[in-house]
Amino acid sequence: MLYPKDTQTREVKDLSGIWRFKVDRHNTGRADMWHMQPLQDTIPMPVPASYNDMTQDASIRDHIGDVWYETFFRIPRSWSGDRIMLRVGSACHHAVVWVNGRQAAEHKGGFLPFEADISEAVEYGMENRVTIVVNNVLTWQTLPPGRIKTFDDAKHPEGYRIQEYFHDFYNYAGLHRPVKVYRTPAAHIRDVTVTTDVQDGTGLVTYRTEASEAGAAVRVRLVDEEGRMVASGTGAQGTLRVENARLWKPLQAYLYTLHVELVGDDGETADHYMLDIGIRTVRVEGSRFLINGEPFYFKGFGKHEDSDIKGKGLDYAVNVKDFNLLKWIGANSFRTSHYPYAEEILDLADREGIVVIGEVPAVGFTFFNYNDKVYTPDQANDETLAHHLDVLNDMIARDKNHPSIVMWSVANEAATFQEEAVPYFRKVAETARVLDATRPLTLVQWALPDKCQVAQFFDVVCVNRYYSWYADPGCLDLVEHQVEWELSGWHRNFNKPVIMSEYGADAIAGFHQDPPVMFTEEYQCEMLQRYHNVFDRLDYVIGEHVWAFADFATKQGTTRINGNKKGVFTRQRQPKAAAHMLRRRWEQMAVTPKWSGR
Ligand code: BDP
Repeated sequence: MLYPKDTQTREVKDLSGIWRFKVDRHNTGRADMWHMQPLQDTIPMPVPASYNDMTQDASIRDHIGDVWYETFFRIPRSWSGDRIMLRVGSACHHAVVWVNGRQAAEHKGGFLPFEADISEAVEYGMENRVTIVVNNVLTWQTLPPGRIKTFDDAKHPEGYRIQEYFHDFYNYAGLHRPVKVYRTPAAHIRDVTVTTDVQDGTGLVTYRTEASEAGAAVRVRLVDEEGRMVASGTGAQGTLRVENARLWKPLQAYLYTLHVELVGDDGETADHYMLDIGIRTVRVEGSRFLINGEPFYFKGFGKHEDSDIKGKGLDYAVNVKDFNLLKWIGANSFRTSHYPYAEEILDLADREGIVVIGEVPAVGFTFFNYNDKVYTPDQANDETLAHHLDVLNDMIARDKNHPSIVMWSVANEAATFQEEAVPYFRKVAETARVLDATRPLTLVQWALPDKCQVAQFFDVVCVNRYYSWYADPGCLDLVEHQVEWELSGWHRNFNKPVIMSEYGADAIAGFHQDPPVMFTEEYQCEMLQRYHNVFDRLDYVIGEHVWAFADFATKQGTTRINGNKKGVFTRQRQPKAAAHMLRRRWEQMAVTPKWSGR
């Protein structure tokens, strides 16, 4: 799905701003057709943003069900005759959209965009009303999954409900990414797919375009960062050759711009789209992850889209700060734990040369007990799998052209030790490979190496493990023994490169004790250091992603003290002691890479 852009033939209106908002206290608004007229008794609500932390009203924060958004926009008369699209960047988790009371779109899944052709629904030159109902309920047929708990006892008032979910990050909801209206010509470019290869210094840029009309004439040109055209071609698909190509490299990004034009019968440009691309290769070979043929060691974090007040709302300032912190600390990568991030973040990663592992929102597919079944007819069932495949498809369709993304993660900590996981993840892996044959695949493991039944379907083993925290709390002296025992098990059983994709300890900024105890900054440092001692000894360990980049909001519970404090930075992006420790380590690794002998 193409990101909306202003080009020679296209124009975008961003509807970000203050919308009208109303909580549907009894979830009756759909039946009462609230979309048929302007909403009554609304409060102001920013878009994009999560609504949860925006007011002082806990009943808004904790509401289970529908909330309503509404705004007004004008389409100039000059847009008449064009194709007018409405695009929602992300609505967590289900949404129905009406324009002037007429249904335009319905979508399930909170972390990916959807759009609708509203050419017939809008009035040109006049004011148009868009109404969006957003629902935050998680079930076993959504990603991530959840369930509504009801009570049948005298301690709870009748009808009392709780939204349960099996991941820790807070279930923020609302319109998290911009809503845009844009126009394209009626005959338009529908999609562009680019893959790249390098042969003896020559970059090969293979492109495939899809147009609204089959057989439409297409011309393309590739322009470098200085604005020079380095290759051109014609035809709906083809391969451009770039002599002495500047490669997209980790922390040394170089982007070319591919201009795609649909050519009308008169030879004029009927539609024009521009895509930034990077020329690079990615391959797993033996126990190495190769980017442009060079072994790459992942240094970085699992992150979240999460910040004060806005929750999961897109925030350019926070995003730029985060990339500056990544560079400051010497990181070269992150995982989009545990859902596809905003396209605007991936654009920054492309530009800054930060390597990304893109993840689908399949998190919470385990009960942390080997015997509690996850894949049952009323939990992770065929409908869940079908949705999982849809989301995978939509994520790859949206993100396939980002050079920063080098691998897909199809799930986080799924119960891969249950035999029902085998057909489930075989299907997921097969589908991912059909959708994208160019990028390696992983599934982030919680199972132990002797129990996992699906790692053979994937190219890289990613493992999350919290030795001396959830297991043997306080026993720092066990960490090295246990990490080495586990990682060597993965290597022995599957013979694939291994990334420690999560390891870490909660540290409350300002808590100190030496010798270290849990929740202090000293403990966080000491634990990370002991993991690192093992990583440095094991040749097949190809990366370390600390959990987590920054502290983040979680659901309430006895193991969380106003959020998850495993951040190396606070939620306000201030460094804890561990950040300085990591910075020293990662800067040193830049000087002396792990496999410097190669
Ligand atoms: C892992 C999850 C991550 C959690 C982390 C934790 O992948 O989302 O936040 O544990 O408990 O299991 O801190």
